[in-house]
Amino acid sequence: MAQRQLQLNRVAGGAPVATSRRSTRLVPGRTALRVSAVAEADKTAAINKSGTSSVPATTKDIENKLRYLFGRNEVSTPNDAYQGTAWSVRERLIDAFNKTHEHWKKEDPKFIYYLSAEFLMGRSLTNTVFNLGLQGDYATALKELGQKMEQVAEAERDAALGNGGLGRLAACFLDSMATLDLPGWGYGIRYKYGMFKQALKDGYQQELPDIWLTSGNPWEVRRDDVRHMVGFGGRVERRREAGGREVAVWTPAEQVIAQAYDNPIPGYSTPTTSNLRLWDALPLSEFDLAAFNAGDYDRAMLARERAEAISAVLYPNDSTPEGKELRLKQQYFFVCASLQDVLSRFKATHGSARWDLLPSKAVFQLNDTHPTIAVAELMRLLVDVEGLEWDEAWGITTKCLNYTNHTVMPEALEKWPVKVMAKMLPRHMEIIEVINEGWTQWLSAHLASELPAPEERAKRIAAMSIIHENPWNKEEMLVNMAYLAVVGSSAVNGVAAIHSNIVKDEIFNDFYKIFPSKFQNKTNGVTPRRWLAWCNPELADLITQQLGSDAWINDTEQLTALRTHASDPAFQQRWAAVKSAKKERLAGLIKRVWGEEVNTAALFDIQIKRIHEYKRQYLNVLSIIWRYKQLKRMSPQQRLQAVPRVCVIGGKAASAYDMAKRIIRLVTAVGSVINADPDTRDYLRLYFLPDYNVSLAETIIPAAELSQHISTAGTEASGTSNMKFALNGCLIIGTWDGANIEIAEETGVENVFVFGVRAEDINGLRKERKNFKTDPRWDEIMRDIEGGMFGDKEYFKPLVDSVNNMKVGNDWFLLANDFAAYLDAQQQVDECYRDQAEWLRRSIMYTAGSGKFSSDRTIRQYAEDIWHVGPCRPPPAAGGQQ
Ligand code: 26V
Repeated sequence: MAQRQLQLNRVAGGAPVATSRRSTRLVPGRTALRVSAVAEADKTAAINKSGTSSVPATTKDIENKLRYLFGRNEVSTPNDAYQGTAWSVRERLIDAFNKTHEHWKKEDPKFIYYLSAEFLMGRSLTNTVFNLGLQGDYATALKELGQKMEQVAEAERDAALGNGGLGRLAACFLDSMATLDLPGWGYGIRYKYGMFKQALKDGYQQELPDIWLTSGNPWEVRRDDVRHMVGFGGRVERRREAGGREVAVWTPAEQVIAQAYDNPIPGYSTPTTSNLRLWDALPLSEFDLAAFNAGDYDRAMLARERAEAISAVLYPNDSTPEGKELRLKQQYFFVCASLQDVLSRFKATHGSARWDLLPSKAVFQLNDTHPTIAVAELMRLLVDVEGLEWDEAWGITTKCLNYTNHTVMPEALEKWPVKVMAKMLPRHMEIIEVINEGWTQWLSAHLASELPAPEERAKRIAAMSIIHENPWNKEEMLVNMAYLAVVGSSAVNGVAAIHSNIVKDEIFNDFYKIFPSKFQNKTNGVTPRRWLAWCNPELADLITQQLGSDAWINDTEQLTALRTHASDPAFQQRWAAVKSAKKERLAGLIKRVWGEEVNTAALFDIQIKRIHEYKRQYLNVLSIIWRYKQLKRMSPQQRLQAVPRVCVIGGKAASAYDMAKRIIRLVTAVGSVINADPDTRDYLRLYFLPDYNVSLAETIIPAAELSQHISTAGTEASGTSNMKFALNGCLIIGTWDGANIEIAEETGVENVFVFGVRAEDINGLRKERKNFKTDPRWDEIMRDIEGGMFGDKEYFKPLVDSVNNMKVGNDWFLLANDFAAYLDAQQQVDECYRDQAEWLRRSIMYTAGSGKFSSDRTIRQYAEDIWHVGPCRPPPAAGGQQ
């Protein structure tokens, strides 16, 4: 038994730790056993309700899948085992999916549709097996086939259909919606190529295509019966109907098919399995046969290529506004298909005469401005296709739509040139013009008493108009998609308290003054399943033992009870043992990537996120350089007193973001100097881990002791990795920004290393930056980089210049202002780490304070305050699903 216990505890990764053995003694929580008492779960899974063992059947099923789908007779590699297992698990998943959807069809509840251009799902096998409660069954079956679940799981490629936080948030939300039994689907694009793979070549970032679908995708079901036509371009004509009503008739110049792929989303500890429906773009006909017969092969293939291009690649840009037409095409493509899909189901149930019921049956959440064309598309479908009057359609549209803003960067608010929109979507451009006319007229009347002077009023109206001049090019008119979203929605929300205040007081202040109740806050959250229970089963196990049940997995507020144990030396010891095991695992990864051993007794200091100037990885590197210089100056004797650190930085730079790429090169250049220096290498290392993605995060986060969230105050809308680190007992060094603030409030601000200027001071400080006297340590480091201490001095010059105060506007993200405070905070980190009891106490306090940051809480708040949707749970499946 003990041996099996040990083996099973390895399932989701990492070496087994002594603590996990105890789990057999546990009292089961209110949910079926998942993480802890794994042997117990093994037993329940292995013996099905009829009393027979299901393991032999599972083993056989895995073998059969491999045999008949792949023509392979033997499970000889983890990849074989992955394919066999995944295709076998898929069937259980589809059963749960079908049952849920039968139930939902019968009950006809109000549905949430989460429209998002990005879903960063990561791997599915572990999550599916654990969420469905099948881990015991499959782990044992794999063992019998000579495989380990952990290695098998690693054979899966990430589904990386997103850039970063926004896309991963959408994935966490799907998990929570299903877990909370909320009828809800995600809608997006099935990109053929997801987020690029990042490689390092001589320390520089290289982008390689993410070819993730080559060996098939067991987690999707192609729905050949679910297809919609999506048109582009062409012209709009007016026709008079028999009753005298004038209708607009849009004849697109180009049409493509949106082909549905369903990706079942299993909830945890519930039979509910919801759906992420992704659209693939196909040509109307396979190819132009006439052209082919005429020998014009290129032309014959053209339509195909044009169609397929729409769902070919994810735009990897979250740094420079991407005004490419293809991106607008992608946005319209998935929005048009999704809305048609929802409306056709609504019609099938409620007919075409009761559109007034639509808001009580469907609510759409716009994930940033990317799906905002939905405002015009829903109007088009209701007015042009279904024949509703404009005002009725507008009432329905604004009741159905809600918008979440995810960034404060003004340049990130999408604006499309009227010319581009009119050419690609001529009918939508007309509709937006009519919406804007109505809006500005309403505004004019509304503002009459507040701004009686016509010029003043006109100025305000111009500032709030959905269509406005391009401030950089007066010839060009733009459609402001964020304003369209605000005007077309019932609710607008930011993603952390500070960010929602910026949304209200700055970005959309004029709108807020008119519609204060429209604006809300919904602080982000992360799923505790993936981000603690499955990625760190050893810690999850320990928590379950301490709390006496695993009920915290879907009620994270229960983690608060850990506070009373934070100073208990015995508990701290076990807590530390888990962290050490996870550090060993990360050390193994560093060894595989860089070929170097690291000291696992060192403080593991991590910064992983998209590379961006506002996230200030550069500031982190500057402090590492300073640490290095300090160590160099010490005698060997003095060095013995230093707190050793292993610093890890990971993240992708948008392909066109030159400065971010230079930052990566600086990290690798500084790393190669530091890591090779015999004087200091026992005390300081710096590694850049390439190709940061969801799976890498699942390995890194449990091993982290300190994580860095050091954006310039007021620039990071929320951040979500801060929540994942905190949940895993990792201390935070951070600015008073985004969700750091709320994490500090929950954890105890005295437990967080907070430093730096405050958001409200930023504007003033930016103006004064040219007179700011930089710290002498800063000046010294700048001279070192400029002088070539890390080589490549020409390449690093723009980096040095970017934070130089000689030019107004430089050092926009105020690195120099925060530098000294940051070094002080780092000093405090060292002091705290010397006192391991205090460090461990804090570490426990972080996990204990993480209850608020479950995406279950976030989703409950959306459901109650914005969506007005309640749970609808299917009956339990025969054979054990709760
Ligand atoms: C986009 C752009 C585009 C143009 C210029 C600058 C810029 C800066 C950032 C972005 C990202 C936009 C959307 C996004 O990913 N936001 C992230 O959403 C997360 C989930 O709400 C949140 O935790 C992150 O703080 C936020 O950056």
